[in-house]
Amino acid sequence: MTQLPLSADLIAEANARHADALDEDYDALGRKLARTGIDIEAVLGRVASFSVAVPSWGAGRGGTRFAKFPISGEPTNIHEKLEDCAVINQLSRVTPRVSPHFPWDKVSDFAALREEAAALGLGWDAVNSNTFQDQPGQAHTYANGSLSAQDAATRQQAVEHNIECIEIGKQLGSTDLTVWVGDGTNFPGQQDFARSLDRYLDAASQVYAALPDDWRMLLEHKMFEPAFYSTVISDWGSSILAAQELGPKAKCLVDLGHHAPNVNIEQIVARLHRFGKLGGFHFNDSKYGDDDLDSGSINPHQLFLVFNELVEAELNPRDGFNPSYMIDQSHNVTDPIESMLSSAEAITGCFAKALLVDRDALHAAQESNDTMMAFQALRRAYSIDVTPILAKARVAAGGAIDVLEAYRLSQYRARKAQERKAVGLGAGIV
Ligand code: LRH
Ligand code: MN
Repeated sequence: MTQLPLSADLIAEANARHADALDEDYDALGRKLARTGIDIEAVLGRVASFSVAVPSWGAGRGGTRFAKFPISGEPTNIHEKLEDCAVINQLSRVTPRVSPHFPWDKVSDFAALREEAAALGLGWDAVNSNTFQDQPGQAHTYANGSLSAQDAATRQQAVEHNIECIEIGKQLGSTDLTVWVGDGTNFPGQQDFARSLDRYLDAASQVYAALPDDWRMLLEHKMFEPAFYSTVISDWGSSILAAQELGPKAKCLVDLGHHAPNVNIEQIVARLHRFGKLGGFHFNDSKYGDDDLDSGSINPHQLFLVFNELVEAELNPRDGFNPSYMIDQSHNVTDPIESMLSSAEAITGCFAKALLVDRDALHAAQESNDTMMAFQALRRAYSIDVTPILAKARVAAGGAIDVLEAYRLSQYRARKAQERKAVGLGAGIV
């Protein structure tokens, strides 16, 4: 029996204020889209079945190497993080899964955790391993790498940790393992590029061998940090070659923040899809490095162009087009719940806009080298305000028309500040 954290009456009361205006805006948009042959109800149906997972580690305040500024009432363990993730889903109705990270979210009884999440209306997306930090009592340090480490015992330790994550994921009902390794170097000559990659491939193949038949291994590339001279899986090229080397269950995960500034990420998406290796996304935004800012907050047009490629990909499916959509952000200055509500809206909005692209007009213009009309086919869709469709989909599923207003009306964070113990000062991502 689901026991959701916010009262349905509160959401209904908040919605009552906006219901008439929403109907008006929705009907007006419906008429506008009908003029170009688009049935708004069909778009509503697609939006209603769209979802994106939230990261357990995003429910708390994030930080940088310099500092982390906790907020009172922020979650201190996976149980409180699940409660907050349930608030995000209850209001947005597009975030029904949580992507956990181990050992950060470790508990003694994962079957009970699965039930606890289910009672909050939540399921589980990809599990994330962690061989970028040393844990108390750990036998071998990851200071010189993990799956690519020169030391065989360290590689074996990293392999066993990833296999343990698969075992945990099986208990939670997950079917994806995300493997991001920070392995790399800070000095030229520190490691041999080829030998470190070969060690990575050998160790990763042992993790791959432990995957159940219906599982996938999502390789996450990243240009730099924590290594600042070279990174073993630094770009989509290294990632797709490794995934092809490992086998059909290995796919590539695109974290939007893991590329050099101005890299054409939407083209990377098209390439990975072309070769059947597009496994998933970590949505966020950035201006400089891996800033992990709120999705769509800096470059919403890029997010739209990524979804434009995803809608095209769906029309030309390769083997098993089913990318995992997940948020991966660090909320250093906002209430994490508000940031993930706003990000879920931005992500769903870019998906909806991509559905509005007149693909026949786009393809015709592309085939006739009519550059301006090809661009205008995208620009016309991008310029449409799809918020009435997003709000309609939420209301139909029991969510809020204005998610941030309803959240603030709930006084949820203030209540949690009374209940939860304070988080100490610190630094770092979690
Ligand atoms: C690495 C990364 C990875 C996670 C971590 C929290 O930068 O994007 O996906 O494991 O952030
Ligand atoms: Mn990531």
